[in-house]
Amino acid sequence: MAVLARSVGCDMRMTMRWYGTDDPVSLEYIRQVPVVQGIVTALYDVPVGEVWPQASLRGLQTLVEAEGLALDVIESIPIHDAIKLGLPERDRYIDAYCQSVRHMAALGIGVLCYNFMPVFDWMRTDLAMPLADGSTALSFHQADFDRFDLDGETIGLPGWSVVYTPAELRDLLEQYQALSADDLFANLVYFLEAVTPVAREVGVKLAIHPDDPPWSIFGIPRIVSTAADVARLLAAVPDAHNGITFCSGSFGARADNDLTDIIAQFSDRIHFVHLRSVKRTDERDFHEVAHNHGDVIMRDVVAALVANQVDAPVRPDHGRMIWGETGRAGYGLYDRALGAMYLAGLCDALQRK
Ligand code: DNO
Repeated sequence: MAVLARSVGCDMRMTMRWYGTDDPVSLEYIRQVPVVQGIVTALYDVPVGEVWPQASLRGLQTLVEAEGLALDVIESIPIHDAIKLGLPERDRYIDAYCQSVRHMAALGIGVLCYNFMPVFDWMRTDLAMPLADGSTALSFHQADFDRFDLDGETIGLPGWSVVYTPAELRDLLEQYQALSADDLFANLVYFLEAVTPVAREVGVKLAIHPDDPPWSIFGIPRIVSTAADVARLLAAVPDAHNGITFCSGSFGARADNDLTDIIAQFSDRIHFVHLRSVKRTDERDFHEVAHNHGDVIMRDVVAALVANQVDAPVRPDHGRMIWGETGRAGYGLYDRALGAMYLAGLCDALQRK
């Protein structure tokens, strides 16, 4: 495989998310961002709960390697609701999950980002909020969310793997509303107690993504929102292969999350890093901003990653839409490329100091 020459001295392994051959941002363009070495992607055509075929993963890897990049991270293999809800059939889905982990390991893909958020993955109320400079960004406003009409239409957002009809959604929400946070936590631990030994055996690092936003929505529990949640989870399944994705934007949506403290506390269990900033406008309101603006002080975050020797691939997370780009909300090329350069520059400067 032809590996691209590095242009910075920083040890940060810079990656970018790519949504496969349907992504309007091509691998050919991603490789032109000088600091990017690796790709973060997934299979988007496997039904939730089924085994990811090794041949399909290999096909994906071949496309990535043909551009001189490496397939570093799988984000995400979705977790079937039977596992999150703790239903009797969960063991079958857990076995399938373990098989997918083995398949990625056989190809040398060593990091798996996943989440355990009930029903919804990330949630926003506006995908194109205008910012003062004429760009647009993703935002979340609790009051708008509370007005959300569940019966209105088919519910889904770009980036979600599943789209629900109102009836399906109501049914799922009711099942989750019957769970306590402790029940959900126990279901996560049950899952990890089965998957972590396999991950250890084959050399895959598991990296759970925090809740986004990091608080309960629709009255259903969320269990990976704060440093205390992370501490509880890592202690419950202490194997180092059970780790987290440090997402500065998700944790950073809460003023009571101290980002540099989270990095210092869990540095050896951070297996993947998402870097983006948010501007908090109220306790439950925020919008996304450029990587060097807002309430996430990126210099401090990168300094903490460097100082604590966090050894994990990094990706610039959501970008704004700038320069007239259209496409998948949060995942255009231009602003993520600016972010990648800014992050690598920070790291480079900090390491040389
Ligand atoms: C949003 C992403 C999330 C993330 C999942 C990981 O842009 O950060 O969708 O991929 O939560 O499972």
